Amino acid sequence: MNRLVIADSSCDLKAKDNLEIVPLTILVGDQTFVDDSNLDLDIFVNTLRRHNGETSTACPSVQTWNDQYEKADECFVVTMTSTLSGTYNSARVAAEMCQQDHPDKKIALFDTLSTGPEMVLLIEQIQKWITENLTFEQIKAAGTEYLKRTHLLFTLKSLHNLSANGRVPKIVASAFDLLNMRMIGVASPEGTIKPLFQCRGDRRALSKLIGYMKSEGYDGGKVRISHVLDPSVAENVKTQILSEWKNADILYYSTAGLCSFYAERGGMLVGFESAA
Ligand code: X90
Repeated sequence: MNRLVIADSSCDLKAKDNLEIVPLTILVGDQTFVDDSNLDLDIFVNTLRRHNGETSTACPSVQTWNDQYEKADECFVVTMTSTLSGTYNSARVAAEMCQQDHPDKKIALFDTLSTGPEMVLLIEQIQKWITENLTFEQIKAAGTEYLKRTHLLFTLKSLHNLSANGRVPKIVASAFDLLNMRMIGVASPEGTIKPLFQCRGDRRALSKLIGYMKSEGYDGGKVRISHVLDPSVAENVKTQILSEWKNADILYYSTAGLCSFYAERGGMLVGFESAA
């Protein structure tokens, strides 16, 4: 039996082993960037920086999901928040269509109500459960349970693209549109962007961030961090967490296209587990 984990490209991972990635697309003027392994992040980010006109993003088509579902008997599908993107919906429509053609195929859909590293936490768990030979039903139930104790926190230096594309209200964006300020926010339980505080300076942002993680029950669990072309901030978060929880499992890596576009230069996303 063939089992596959399938996620949209907002998780920031590349396809590997039993993980397949379905890309979103980013439109910059008349150029279309597909958020797959061929995307050159430096070129993409520089094109964005030079561009003054309109930009937008588009969720994966039903067909691209279906092409992945065709590959396996059991599919575990991890998507970004359905509240801010049509990605989950297109994955769901594809699943219904695919199951009409293949009634024996099993497809579990997880709407993470989040994105980036929080998706990664779930993806890694599913991969672990697959190696442990849990059944489809067990993985489906355990994944839903696990999402109750994963969280996403982020720091952003600009809300321009989120606001221009209607993913945060303009009024929120204008309140945070200050030079040298960072906004710290979380993925709300409803899968929207919830601003928490704004602050000046990386050091201050770091202590706010760790303080918030603790208040949400962080106690040395797994942490995954994606950053937009600024590994030093992610490294600082890692060092700070390790100074308190020396065995914490922490990894950081660069955002792919979609999250680079929305989190913008200097942005960082932190996914973490609270205590079981
Ligand atoms: O076109 C589309 O369907 C994609 C729309 C995506 C919109 C949101 C992307 C957010 C990326 C920004 C900070 C973290 C947000 C937390 C979400 C709950 C990253």
